[in-house]
Amino acid sequence: VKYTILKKLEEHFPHYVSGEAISEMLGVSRTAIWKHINELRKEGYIIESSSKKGYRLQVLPDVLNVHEIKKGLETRILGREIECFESISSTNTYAKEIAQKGCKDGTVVVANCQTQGRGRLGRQWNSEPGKGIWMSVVLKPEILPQDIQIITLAAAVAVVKAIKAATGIETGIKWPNDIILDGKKLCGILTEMICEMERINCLILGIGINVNHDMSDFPPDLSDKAISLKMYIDQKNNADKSIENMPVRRSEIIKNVLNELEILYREINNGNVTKIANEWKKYSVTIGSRVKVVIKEIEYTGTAIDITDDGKLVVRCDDGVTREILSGEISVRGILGYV
Ligand code: BTX
Repeated sequence: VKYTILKKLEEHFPHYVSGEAISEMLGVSRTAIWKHINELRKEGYIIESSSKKGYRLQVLPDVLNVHEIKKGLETRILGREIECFESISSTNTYAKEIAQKGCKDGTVVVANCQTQGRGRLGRQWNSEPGKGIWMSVVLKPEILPQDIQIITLAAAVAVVKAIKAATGIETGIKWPNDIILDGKKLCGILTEMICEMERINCLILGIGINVNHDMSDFPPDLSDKAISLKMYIDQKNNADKSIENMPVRRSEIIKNVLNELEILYREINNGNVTKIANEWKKYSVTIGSRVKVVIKEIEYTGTAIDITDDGKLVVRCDDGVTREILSGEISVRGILGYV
């Protein structure tokens, strides 16, 4: 009942819906409605009430819950099962636990806050409470363990498209797994797998996106490396103070990520990996750029010229040799402090 009331308020946003209309529609008393409204308020929805006009949503809020994410979700596999936590150690760690117990393909874990968010290679991922998207998707793709990189590429493409659809903001992908905005890191992707011999049993795709952070929400060591969508929107709107910035709705982006990712996931399962690589290239800020790579402790500089279908970066090095890089760190000139 609570979410049916919410749905009505959303349909009429920003106008009022009378208590009487809600009461008639749902067949519940005015007192019951009032109780549900108060519960919604506790969940973070800002609802105004007027004895004459009824109830109205003041803003379309950035509340993270299963109801918000599922609204408008067009998928058949991803996000059919969603678990949403107020706080968790790491969505990837939890997703791995439920994957081992046999959860469904496409199960999604989301949290408002992570106390031990993880990056790659044992690094930490800063997961400010209530500000970002900290989510993991359990996947069971029909690929070999050595081809796992294609999933990371697909996830990056899905995130770029999702952000564009929800906010109009264009981001770029730095090989293999960073989403970049204004030369800074907006999103990181951590792909982990549970393998059995030659076969992938399960894959955990962790996605962290900075959404409503102000600069002061990041620790000092990230202040010149990290950015959020809100920081970018605030910067753009600085010139025009008349624009009141609404929070970016995390549920909107999550839903778009799942919708986009499912399309790519189907392509992967059908063996159409070239399509993923081509999509990836469209959004790449790496290809065509000067890069620095370290291979077996030797540093090379060169120009990134392509990626292979299985996600290797092709670099024409300054010593004349063209090398394919499977994994690791690269620096791209103009991004994250590399000059
Ligand atoms: P990464 O190893 O590429 O990036 C980690 C590095 O990025 C850190 O060492 C730090 O310099 C920087 N960093 C840390 N936090 C942030 C942040 N919020 N914004 C920008 N830069 C940051 C990238 O690893 C993979 C991150 C995946 C995070 C998701 S969140 C949901 C899921 N659960 C979980 O524990 N991890 C994933």
